[in-house]
Amino acid sequence: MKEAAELLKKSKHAVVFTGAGISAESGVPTFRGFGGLWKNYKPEELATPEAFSRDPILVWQFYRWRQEIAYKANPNPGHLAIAKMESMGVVKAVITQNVDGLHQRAGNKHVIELHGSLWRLRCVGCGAVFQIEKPVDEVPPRCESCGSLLRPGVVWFGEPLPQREYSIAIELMEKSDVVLVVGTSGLVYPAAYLPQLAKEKGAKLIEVNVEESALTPLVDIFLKGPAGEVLPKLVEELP
Ligand code: BV8
Ligand code: ZN
Repeated sequence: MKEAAELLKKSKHAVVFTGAGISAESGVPTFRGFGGLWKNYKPEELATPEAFSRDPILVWQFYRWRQEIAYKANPNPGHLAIAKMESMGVVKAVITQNVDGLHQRAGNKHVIELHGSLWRLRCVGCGAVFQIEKPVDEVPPRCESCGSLLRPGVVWFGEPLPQREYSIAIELMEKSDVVLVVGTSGLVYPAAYLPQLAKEKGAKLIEVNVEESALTPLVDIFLKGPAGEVLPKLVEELP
């Protein structure tokens, strides 16, 4: 822990890379933890353009369920610790695979959402994008300007990442000297490639996870434990 804090204190450009594990203690199921949580579907089965064209109502019921969980959830001490590190200037940005919006609700200003957000909808007809604050009322929601179907503003399997966010993330990783990797299995690409890129560029990697992940062989310091317990302790070691 002290070693990790030293690395962060001395860092010129540290960034945070998060996955579903950072939101687990807020009651948001992780992907691996989903295991049939919703009507015995694996998320990979529903989070695809094919599933949406086949049955948009089923896919929207799945995403409204995810919206309801994220809406009722609150940022946990792990999210708050990362927001604190940003306000202290210790970390420059958060690059997340999460679509729940909890980093922003915790107060983080510079959040790169690699896989989109549950709180943005996009029209499949005219491409209009709508920001929402609460779960959709009607399923499937329709575009108020052209009447076409709206889809969740997330990146589905088989779809490319949003170019702007992905290029900013690559830029941040290339100039980072420390990357704090929190709560990710490191199995989904191209996101999982980002910490590897930083490592190749000479950055030190610190991982926080309740168990080893696909990224653990790469990291310099592994802090085993729940993010909501480990990260506040890390912040205490910083001043
Ligand atoms: C694409 C949004 C092509 C939607 C998501 C290379 C190799 C192999 C496969 C591929 C490859 N390249 C592409 C692929 C295919 C695929 C992929 O990676 N498949 C995987 C499953 C093998 N990738 C894609 O399809 C990508 N697109 O390749 O397009 C293309 C390119 C150009 C032009 C046309 C097409 C798109 C991937 C994005 C998919 N969308 N989410 C939604 O949310 O519904 S991915 C989604 O799953 C999440 O966003 C996240 O990224 C991922 C889940 O991973 P984690 O967040 O890490 O969560 P997980 O549950 O796995 O792990 C939780 C971790 O937390 C665990 O380690 C656990 O121990 C830990 N933990 C738990 N509790 C705690 C904790 N840690 C700390 N504290 C705790 N309390
Ligand atoms: Zn439209």
